[in-house]
Amino acid sequence: PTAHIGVTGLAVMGSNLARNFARHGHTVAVHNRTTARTKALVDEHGHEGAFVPAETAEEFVAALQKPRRIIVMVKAGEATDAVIDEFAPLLDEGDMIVDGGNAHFLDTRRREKALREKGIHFVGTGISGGEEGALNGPAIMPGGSVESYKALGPLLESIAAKAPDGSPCCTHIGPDAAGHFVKMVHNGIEYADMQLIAEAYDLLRRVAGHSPARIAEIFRSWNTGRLDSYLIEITAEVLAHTDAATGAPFVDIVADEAEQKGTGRWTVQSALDLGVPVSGIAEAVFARSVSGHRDLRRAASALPGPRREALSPAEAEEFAARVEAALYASKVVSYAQGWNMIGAASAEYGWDIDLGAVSAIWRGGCIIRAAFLDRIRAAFAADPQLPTLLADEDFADEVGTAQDAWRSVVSTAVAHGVPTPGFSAALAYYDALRADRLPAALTQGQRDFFGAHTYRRTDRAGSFHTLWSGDRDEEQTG
Ligand code: 2AM
Repeated sequence: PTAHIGVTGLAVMGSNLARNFARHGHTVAVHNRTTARTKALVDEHGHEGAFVPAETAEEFVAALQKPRRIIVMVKAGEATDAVIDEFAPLLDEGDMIVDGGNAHFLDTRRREKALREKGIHFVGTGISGGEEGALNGPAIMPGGSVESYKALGPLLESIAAKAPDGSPCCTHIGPDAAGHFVKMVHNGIEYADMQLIAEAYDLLRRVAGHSPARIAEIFRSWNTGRLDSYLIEITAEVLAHTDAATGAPFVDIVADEAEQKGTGRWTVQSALDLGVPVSGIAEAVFARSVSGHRDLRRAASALPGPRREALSPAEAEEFAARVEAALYASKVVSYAQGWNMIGAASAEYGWDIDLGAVSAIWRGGCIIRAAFLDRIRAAFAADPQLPTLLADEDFADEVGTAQDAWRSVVSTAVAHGVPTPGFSAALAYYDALRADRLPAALTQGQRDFFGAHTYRRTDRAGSFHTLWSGDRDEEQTG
């Protein structure tokens, strides 16, 4: 056998990944359920490197050097289980099945456990960067055993994106499903980033009265500062684009109903289970679903809103700077929440994830790649036990400086009737965390009143219950 690695599932992501390996000098066995795809890949791109096309699973496995490394790039869900069931009986102890799809991390846990019992390494691996990234360098987030990473790491690192400092955007995230979990949160953060950018655009358009072309320029200027990122860059491109058929700004001819494939929803569902507030991501997922409820929007379209004039040109200029601050502060909060979620899962599942390493590998290749991620890496380098990004001195300073602008943008949005659930939720979270006292004390009182759920006191240890329906004496219950 000659192949260093194999890829099965040769739709665009799988084909591009196989080509990426071949272009980096690895011999790649390629296989697909429908053999026409395998043939097409080798016909079109065979000259890019060494491919070993295989028609059957047996041929594919026989082409691989041991320990065998098989990357599965099929549709997440039943197809993944079907492929595992097909290949597992053909493999030997120590071989590796790498699932590069967007699997739910609980499926990955189940599959890893089942294959581990057969002596096979199952490596759930997050791969971010879309089709382009798969070909030219994605961010790669492998889970699975430390042993499997020894055999896979060098190959994966060779095809991964490189961060600005030259280091590969690939690291062993942690055991079993740690890689797929972290990829899921990456996508959740991506939802939040996109929502915050959308809110900034909406404010610049509807409150400041700027045209899409002018807003594109504003985003371009933001992209030279602390917001420098792939998403801000493509936002400017999309806003500057004109529809060829009508000559209208492209954003004005696109139906305003956002779709989703589900990783954002998974992030929020998992956050609820872990008890971690990720309000930024949740608002982003809900904002997409609000946009998609055409029936509700039509039914409510006659409801009154505030009567407000757009800002004067001078006010509009100043407003743009405040929106930048609000966007930045909200982004810091949403990343703080995302990192808390990764930390909570790491503790819950015993993954021991290096939180700084996660930010380091997101500096390149993936959709949320940004200069900003190097700041998060630095914050965890300074304090690996950092409880929240908001406690990092530099981030705290910046958010503190931004807060006046942030508050004024949220109040202006409310006054003008422009929804900013992302900015508002982020600000509410910031104010909740820094509050000396929260009204949760009252909530506890209510719970004790109607359900005898007991409460703790600020001045004494133990749990207490007040006899609400009797003489209102207090008894200690624990
Ligand atoms: P196909 O070309 O034979 O349809 C994306 O759909 C990729 O997943 C394709 O390569 C597709 O193979 C593969 N795929 C989908 N369902 C599959 C299954 N049950 N078994 C094997 N491959 C599957």
